[in-house]
Amino acid sequence: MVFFWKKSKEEKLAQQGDKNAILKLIEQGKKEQAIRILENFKDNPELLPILYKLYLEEEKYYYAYQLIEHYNKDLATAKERALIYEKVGEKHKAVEEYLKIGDFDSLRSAGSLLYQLGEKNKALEVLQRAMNLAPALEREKLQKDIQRIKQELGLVEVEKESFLDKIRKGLKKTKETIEFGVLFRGRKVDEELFEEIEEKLIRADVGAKLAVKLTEELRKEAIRKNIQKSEDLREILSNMLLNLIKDCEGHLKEPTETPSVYLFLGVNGSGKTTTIGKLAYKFKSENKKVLLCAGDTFRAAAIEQLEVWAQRAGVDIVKKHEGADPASVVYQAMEKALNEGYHVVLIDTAGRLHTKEPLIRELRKIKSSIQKFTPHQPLETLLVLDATIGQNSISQAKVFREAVDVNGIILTKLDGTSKGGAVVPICQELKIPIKLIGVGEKIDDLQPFSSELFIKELLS
Ligand SMILES: Nc1nc2c(ncn2[C@@H]2O[C@H](COP(=O)(O)OP(=O)(O)OP(=O)(O)O)[C@@H](O)[C@H]2O)c(=O)[nH]1
Ligand SMILES: [Mg+2]
Repeated sequence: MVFFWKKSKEEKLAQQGDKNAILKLIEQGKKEQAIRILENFKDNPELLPILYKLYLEEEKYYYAYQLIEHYNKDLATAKERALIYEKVGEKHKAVEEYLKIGDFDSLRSAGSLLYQLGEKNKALEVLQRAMNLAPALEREKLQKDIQRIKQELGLVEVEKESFLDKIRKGLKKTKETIEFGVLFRGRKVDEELFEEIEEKLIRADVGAKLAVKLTEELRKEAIRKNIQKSEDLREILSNMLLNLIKDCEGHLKEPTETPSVYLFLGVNGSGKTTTIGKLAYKFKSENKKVLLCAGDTFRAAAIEQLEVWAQRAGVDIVKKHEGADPASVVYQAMEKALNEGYHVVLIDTAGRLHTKEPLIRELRKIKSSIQKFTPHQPLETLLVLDATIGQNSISQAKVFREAVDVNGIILTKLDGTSKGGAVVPICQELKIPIKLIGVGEKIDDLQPFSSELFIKELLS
């Protein structure tokens, strides 16, 4: 009985703002109750610090933030202030506090906040200062962060695969399946060998007719030159193949006029959007101002996918909602490009082949949207073909060619197919220069097409 009387008396005192009584409540673990009482005495300079400490202990950062912002900044130590600002999302203020403290942990926190804020140069500078104070155990991780930011800022070269490595990667599957290399190593030149060569050419998707013709010519040459070793056949075949494709080696035109427009065509899934992303990155690394245009309005996902690439490459994008008229998106992009001085405009389109006539109409309309602004553009109309379907891409290509003039082919996914030999019939039938090849899904997996290296690698 006495106990209860005593308790309520103490609580009463606490309610009236008696410091000792409040501290007792806290001691007894009744922190929530103490907080409720203290909130009525925020103007009391003796009680305010107690409330502040309780907020901090209970991780009520937003309330603690209110106190230091509106009552007394000095309630908090610099470290606490930084933590509170960080917790409530006042990142700039947190950085300021961390920098004032200046020890290793604080500098590292400031660096990481600056990075989150997109201020990479400043983040780098602060993290380098942190490095000078870093304990041995922390150095390795911090060094990695610093290196990453340097790479993102283009201050160090990311180790790049060489041009040849890329072609090698692109032809890896074809080579693994065909293994031309084995044929041309120490084999006797006989009918069996020719049959194998023919069969391998067919498997590489050079096409049956062409494979038979090539092997026939090879036989004749072997007799004419009295060739005994299979090694010597390699060069002959190599020259024959090179003759068939060397006129198809094209080079992507560099942007000249501002803006220079690159229009991308191709069936669903051929790799248009991915290729646009890779090219945007290439142009951006050459300090060009790049604009993407989401002219594939057929699916919402297509627009989102292009947006992701825009972010990755760090370039701008013009888009409208799903189902919008593609030509109107192009119109808007062209207007923006002209007004704001974009060097390069890369236009994505939808490629639904089953609706041939509408597709053709749509592409022509897009082209006329471009030409309303710049009559002799697009600089490049590029047909994106999927190498994994090999020769089947030829008939697709013909439909697009019917719609608009195509002046270059980009052959994607060479890395994912054993049909690398299809380059030969594609070139023979379409007579459109191959300007680039896609050899993977990474942002830098796009390469110029070199006919000589291609054949050399194919037969090696
Ligand atoms: N391995 C490999 N995959 C690629 C390459 N280029 C594109 N891809 C992949 O192919 C798939 C289709 O590529 P997209 O860029 O979406 O093709 P798209 O032509 O825009 O397709 P739609 O938007 O559906 O018309 C994606 O999964 C890409 O990652 C390449 O060079 N190599
Ligand atoms: Mg796409």
